[in-house]
Amino acid sequence: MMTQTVMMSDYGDDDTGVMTKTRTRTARPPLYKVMLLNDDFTPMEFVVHVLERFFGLNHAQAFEIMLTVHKKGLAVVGIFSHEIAETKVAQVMDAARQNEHPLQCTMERE
Ligand code: TYC
Repeated sequence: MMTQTVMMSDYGDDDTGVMTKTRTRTARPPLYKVMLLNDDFTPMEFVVHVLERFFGLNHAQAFEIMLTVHKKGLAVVGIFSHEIAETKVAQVMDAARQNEHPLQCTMERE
Protein backbone atom coordinates (compact mmCIF):
# COMPACT_ATOMS: atom_id res chain seq x y z
CA MET A 1 0.00 0.00 0.00
CA MET A 2 1.31 3.47 -0.97
CA THR A 3 0.94 6.29 1.52
CA GLN A 4 1.50 9.96 0.84
CA THR A 5 1.98 13.01 3.03
CA VAL A 6 0.58 16.25 1.61
CA MET A 7 2.39 19.31 2.89
CA MET A 8 1.49 23.01 2.91
CA SER A 9 4.34 23.56 0.43
CA ASP A 10 2.52 21.38 -2.14
CA TYR A 11 -0.14 24.07 -2.32
CA GLY A 12 2.45 26.87 -2.71
CA ASP A 13 1.93 27.94 0.89
CA ASP A 14 5.27 28.66 2.57
CA ASP A 15 5.54 28.51 6.36
CA THR A 16 4.49 32.17 6.58
CA GLY A 17 1.23 31.44 4.74
CA VAL A 18 2.35 33.41 1.64
CA MET A 19 1.42 31.80 -1.70
CA THR A 20 4.58 31.42 -3.82
CA LYS A 21 3.65 29.08 -6.70
CA THR A 22 2.90 30.44 -10.18
CA ARG A 23 1.04 28.63 -13.01
CA THR A 24 3.21 27.28 -15.80
CA ARG A 25 1.56 27.37 -19.24
CA THR A 26 2.34 24.39 -21.49
CA ALA A 27 2.47 25.46 -25.14
CA ARG A 28 0.97 23.16 -27.79
CA PRO A 29 3.51 22.08 -30.42
CA PRO A 30 3.25 24.11 -33.66
CA LEU A 31 1.38 22.63 -36.63
CA TYR A 32 2.39 22.75 -40.29
CA LYS A 33 0.30 22.94 -43.47
CA VAL A 34 1.48 20.63 -46.23
CA MET A 35 0.74 22.12 -49.65
CA LEU A 36 0.80 20.80 -53.19
CA LEU A 37 1.66 23.20 -56.04
CA ASN A 38 0.37 23.13 -59.60
CA ASP A 39 2.55 22.74 -62.67
CA ASP A 40 1.80 22.16 -66.37
CA PHE A 41 3.42 18.72 -66.73
CA THR A 42 2.67 16.33 -63.85
CA PRO A 43 -0.17 14.02 -64.95
CA MET A 44 -3.41 14.39 -63.01
CA GLU A 45 -3.50 10.62 -62.32
CA PHE A 46 -0.06 10.79 -60.72
CA VAL A 47 -1.16 13.56 -58.33
CA VAL A 48 -4.29 11.57 -57.42
CA HIS A 49 -2.14 8.49 -56.78
CA VAL A 50 0.24 10.46 -54.52
CA LEU A 51 -2.66 11.90 -52.52
CA GLU A 52 -4.18 8.43 -52.03
CA ARG A 53 -0.88 6.79 -51.12
CA PHE A 54 0.68 9.33 -48.75
CA PHE A 55 -2.29 11.22 -47.34
CA GLY A 56 -4.76 8.38 -46.81
CA LEU A 57 -7.41 9.98 -49.03
CA ASN A 58 -10.00 7.98 -50.95
CA HIS A 59 -10.17 8.37 -54.73
CA ALA A 60 -12.94 11.01 -54.70
CA GLN A 61 -11.18 13.14 -52.05
CA ALA A 62 -7.84 12.84 -53.86
CA PHE A 63 -9.40 13.80 -57.20
CA GLU A 64 -11.11 16.84 -55.64
CA ILE A 65 -7.88 18.16 -54.07
CA MET A 66 -5.94 17.53 -57.30
CA LEU A 67 -8.56 19.59 -59.21
CA THR A 68 -8.36 22.40 -56.64
CA VAL A 69 -4.57 22.56 -57.10
CA HIS A 70 -4.98 22.44 -60.90
CA LYS A 71 -7.50 25.33 -60.89
CA LYS A 72 -6.21 27.52 -58.03
CA GLY A 73 -2.46 26.88 -58.20
CA LEU A 74 -2.12 25.27 -54.78
CA ALA A 75 -4.05 23.60 -51.98
CA VAL A 76 -3.46 22.52 -48.40
CA VAL A 77 -3.44 18.71 -48.34
CA GLY A 78 -3.16 18.23 -44.60
CA ILE A 79 -2.02 19.72 -41.29
CA PHE A 80 0.57 17.84 -39.23
CA SER A 81 3.29 18.05 -36.57
CA HIS A 82 6.69 19.20 -37.89
CA GLU A 83 8.10 15.68 -38.13
CA ILE A 84 5.07 14.17 -39.90
CA ALA A 85 4.85 17.16 -42.30
CA GLU A 86 8.55 16.77 -43.21
CA THR A 87 8.01 13.06 -43.88
CA LYS A 88 4.99 13.73 -46.15
CA VAL A 89 6.90 16.39 -48.13
CA ALA A 90 9.89 14.03 -48.55
CA GLN A 91 7.63 11.14 -49.66
CA VAL A 92 5.91 13.29 -52.30
CA MET A 93 9.17 14.85 -53.55
CA ASP A 94 10.87 11.43 -53.75
CA ALA A 95 7.95 9.92 -55.70
CA ALA A 96 7.93 12.94 -58.07
CA ARG A 97 11.70 12.69 -58.66
CA GLN A 98 11.61 8.92 -59.21
CA ASN A 99 8.89 9.40 -61.84
CA GLU A 100 10.57 12.47 -63.37
CA HIS A 101 7.63 14.79 -62.68
CA PRO A 102 8.16 18.43 -61.59
CA LEU A 103 5.49 18.17 -58.85
CA GLN A 104 6.32 20.36 -55.84
CA CYS A 105 5.20 19.87 -52.24
CA THR A 106 6.02 22.33 -49.46
CA MET A 107 5.23 22.92 -45.78
CA GLU A 108 4.52 26.12 -43.88
CA ARG A 109 3.91 26.81 -40.20
CA GLU A 110 0.20 27.47 -39.49
N1 TYC B 1 -1.84 20.89 -64.03
C1 TYC B 1 -1.54 19.48 -64.22
C2 TYC B 1 -2.04 19.01 -65.58
O1 TYC B 1 -2.82 19.69 -66.21
C3 TYC B 1 -2.16 18.60 -63.13
C4 TYC B 1 -1.62 18.88 -61.76
C5 TYC B 1 -2.50 18.97 -60.68
C6 TYC B 1 -0.26 19.04 -61.53
C7 TYC B 1 -2.01 19.20 -59.38
C8 TYC B 1 0.24 19.28 -60.25
O2 TYC B 1 -0.17 19.55 -57.90
C9 TYC B 1 -0.65 19.35 -59.17
N2 TYC B 1 -1.59 17.84 -66.02
